[in-house]
This record gives sequence, structure tokens and C-alpha cells, in this order.
Amino acid sequence: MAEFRTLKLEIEDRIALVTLNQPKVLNALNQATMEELEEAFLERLAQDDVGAVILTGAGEKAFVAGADIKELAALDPLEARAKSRQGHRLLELIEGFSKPVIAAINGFCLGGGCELALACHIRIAAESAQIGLPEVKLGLIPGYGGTQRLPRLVGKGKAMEMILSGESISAQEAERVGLVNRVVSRKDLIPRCRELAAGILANGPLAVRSCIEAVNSGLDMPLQEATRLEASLFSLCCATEDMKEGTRAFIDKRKPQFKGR
Ligand code: CO8
Repeated sequence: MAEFRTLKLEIEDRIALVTLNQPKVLNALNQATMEELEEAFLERLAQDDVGAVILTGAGEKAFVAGADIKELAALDPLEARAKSRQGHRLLELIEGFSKPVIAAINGFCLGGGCELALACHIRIAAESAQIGLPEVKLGLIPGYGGTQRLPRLVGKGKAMEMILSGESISAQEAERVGLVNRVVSRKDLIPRCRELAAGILANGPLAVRSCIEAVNSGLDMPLQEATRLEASLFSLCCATEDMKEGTRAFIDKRKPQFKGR
């Protein structure tokens, strides 16, 4: 198993639990974490024994309380641009990952932490979670895609309010506005994320991958182009053994055995 300094990675039943593991600084994203996350997604999590990923934060207080403010404070403009682009690259890698990525938001989910969660495919929050983009309070703007992904998820008005005020919202409000999919108790957080991941893993993996691509790519296209993409992905699915197995299993009234082929 790959060794990381800032992450803990556990794989069980094809579900990888990735814990951002610097609880003393509320799992703030420093350069090392960003590099290790990128390495994890490009290498270990891309391997075949991983079918789904859950991202969470170590400790009881935080998912991720933002980018590391001590590192940000020392940036000159060119370094800041490079750092912002590094974050965009990582978050695009996560958003476009071919396997489902679930954010298990266990507490403060602020700034870069909120942006990380926004790049995940699904967000489940513990009741104690507080979610926001407080960058303006530091004289900054969100720099890891928050100004773009938040309005796409919750609409322009709510996103503007959160980004301009810098105020966090509760887990319950986040659920109401569609920022998180569901709120659960802290003790149920990881088990519920595992259940969700296991449910997705029971489906045809090539179909799941195509759904991620259709939703992600289609949202940035005009509708007619996006529906053409859907038709292409649909027809590709019809070339898979999994599609034959899934439809045959339904007709035979049994559970399908998908092989990812
Ligand atoms: N960066 C560095 N250290 C942090 C961070 C952070 N984001 N958040 C918390 N810590 C550290 C604290 O400094 C403290 O360390 P120490 O014990 O050494 O003083 C430790 O974590 C515990 O934190 P607190 O004592 O502050 O805990 P509280 O329970 O009192 O408060 C809060 C919790 C409210 C979450 C508080 O810690 C806080 O406000 N943190 C900062 C939140 C924030 O502003 N986040 C946004 C950061 S900016 C950002 O994310 C930009 C992303 C885009 C970057 C683009 C690249 C160029």
C-alpha cells in the first residue's frame, strides 16, 4: 500500500477510504497534501481493486478547514496563480474520475475544503458540518474552482450570498439548497457513505463511468450536443458484455454478475 505523510488510505471491499490526516491544523490543504492527493488519484486509486472512493477528514472537528493560510500568506502573484492552477488540475482529476468519489463531510468544510467537496460526485454531511467559502474574510477569492462549481450546484443567487458574505451554512441548510445530498449523524457518516458506494459498485462499472462522463461533459454543452454525447455513450454501453449480462439477468430474474467488460 502506498505510504503518504498527510493522507491515510484504507481499501476494503473495493472502497477506498481516503482520510486527510492533519487534524492539528483541521486538515488544512498544504502543498504536500495537494501533491499526495494527486498522486493517490493518478496511481493507487486508479488501480482495478478500487471501485469507489470516500474522502473524509481526520478527527472530530473538520473535513478540511481550507487551504493552508500560512502557505497562502507567503505567495507572490505568480506563485499564487501556479498554486491555484495546481488546485484546479487536482479537482478536475477528482471531478472527472471514472469511479464515484463521495465526500464524507465530518465538520468544518471551508474554503479549499469546500472546493474539494464540490469537485466530488456526491456529498454526504454529518449534522455538525459547517460549509462555506470564507476567502473574502482574508481579502482573497476562492481559488480552487469555488466561484464556478458552487453556482453550478446551488444556483447563482445562493452562491453569490455565500461567496460575498463568507458566512458558512449548516449541514441542514446545505441539504436544503442542494449543496449536500444528505445529512446523517456523525456515527453514521462513514457507514452510510460505504452503503452508498457499495450500491453503486453493484451496478455496471462501465455504465457508471459513462454516466459520470455524460453528466460532467454534458453540463458544459448546449443541450442538443449533450444529448448526442448521451446517445454515443449509450450506444457504447450496448457494445459491452456488462450490458448483455445486465439485461439477461433481469429477464432471468437473477442478480447480474458484472465484469467491467
Ligand atoms: N490554514 C492553516 N491552519 C489552519 C487553518 C487553515 N485554513 N484552519 C485552521 N488552522 C489551524 C489553526 O491555525 C490552529 O492551529 P494552532 O493550534 O497552531 O493555532 C488549528 O488549526 C486549530 O484551529 P483553531 O484554533 O482556529 O480552531 P477553532 O475551533 O477555534 O476554529 C475555524 C475553527 C473556525 C475553522 C478556524 O480554524 C478558521 O477560521 N480557520 C480558517 C478557515 C478559513 O479561512 N479557510 C479558508 C482558507 S483560504 C482557502 O481555502 C483558499 C482556497 C483556494 C486557494 C487557491 C490557491 C492560491
